[in-house]
Amino acid sequence: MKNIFKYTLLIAGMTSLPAMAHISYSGRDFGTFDGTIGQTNTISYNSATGNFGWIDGTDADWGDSHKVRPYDFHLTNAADVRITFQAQVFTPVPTAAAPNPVPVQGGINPGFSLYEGLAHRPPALLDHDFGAGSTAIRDAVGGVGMTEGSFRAQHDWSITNDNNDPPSVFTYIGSAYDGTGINYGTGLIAGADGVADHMVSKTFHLATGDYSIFVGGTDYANQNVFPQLQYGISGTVAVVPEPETYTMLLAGLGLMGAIVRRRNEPDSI
Ligand SMILES: [Ca+2]
Ligand SMILES: [Ca+2]
Ligand SMILES: [Ca+2]
Repeated sequence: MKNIFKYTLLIAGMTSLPAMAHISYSGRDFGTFDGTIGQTNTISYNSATGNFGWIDGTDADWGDSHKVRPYDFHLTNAADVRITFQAQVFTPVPTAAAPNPVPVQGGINPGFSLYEGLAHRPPALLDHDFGAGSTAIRDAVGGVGMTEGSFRAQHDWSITNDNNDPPSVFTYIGSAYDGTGINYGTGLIAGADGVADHMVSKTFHLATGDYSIFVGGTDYANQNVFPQLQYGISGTVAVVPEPETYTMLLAGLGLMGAIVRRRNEPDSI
C-alpha cells in the first residue's frame, strides 16, 4: 500500500509539473478575427521564464520552447494584423500551492516570432521539446545532440507530443524585437525595432489561417543568470487598415480640403 501511495504521488507530480512546461495556448488564444478593421484583443498577466527565451532561439543550437510563451489566433479573411508585446509588472493570484506569490518582474525586452500553424491542442497530448519524437525531429535537422531545444526564432520548426502524433509544423512568417540591434557574436540579429522601451510592435499582411506567436526575452547573457526570474508580458493583436487604405484616406482628405477651399473662395466675376 505504501508503494502504491508513493506511485500515486509520483504520477500526480509527473502529470502536473510537465503540463506547465508543455506548449499550451490555454488562456492565450487571441481568438478569431474576420478582418474587420478595429478588431482587437489584449491578453495580460502572462510571463516568460528568464529574459532570453526568444533571442536564444536565433542561434545555431536553437532554443528551449519552455522559455518562450505561446499564443494563437485565427483569421477567417485576409487582413493586416498588428502584433504588440510589452513588459508588465504584476503579482500572480495566490493559490493553495503558492499562497504568497512572488511579484512578476517588469523589464523584459520582448521579442516575438509569428508562424502559420498550431501546436497540438487538447484532446491531443501537448507538444514538448524533450520527448522521443521531438528529439528525433531535432536530431534529423539540427544534428544529433546539437540542439538545446526545438524553438527556432527565425526559421520553420517542428515539434510533437509523447503520442508521436504527426508533428506540429510552424512555418515562419516574421519576427521583431525590442531595442537596438543585437549581436552576440554571430552578426546582427535582424528585426530590432530600434527603441529599447520594453515594447515591440509589428504589422503583418496575413492570409486566412491559424497562427502561433512565441514571445520571450532578448538578453542573450541572461540565460546564465540564476535563479531565472519570471518576466511579465502583455500582448495585443489588432486588425489595422492596410497601408493602401491610409494612402487612399489621406488622398480623400486632401481632395475634400480642396473642395472646401474652393467653396470658401469668393465668387469670381
Ligand atoms: Ca540557443
Ligand atoms: Ca542557450
Ligand atoms: Ca521597442
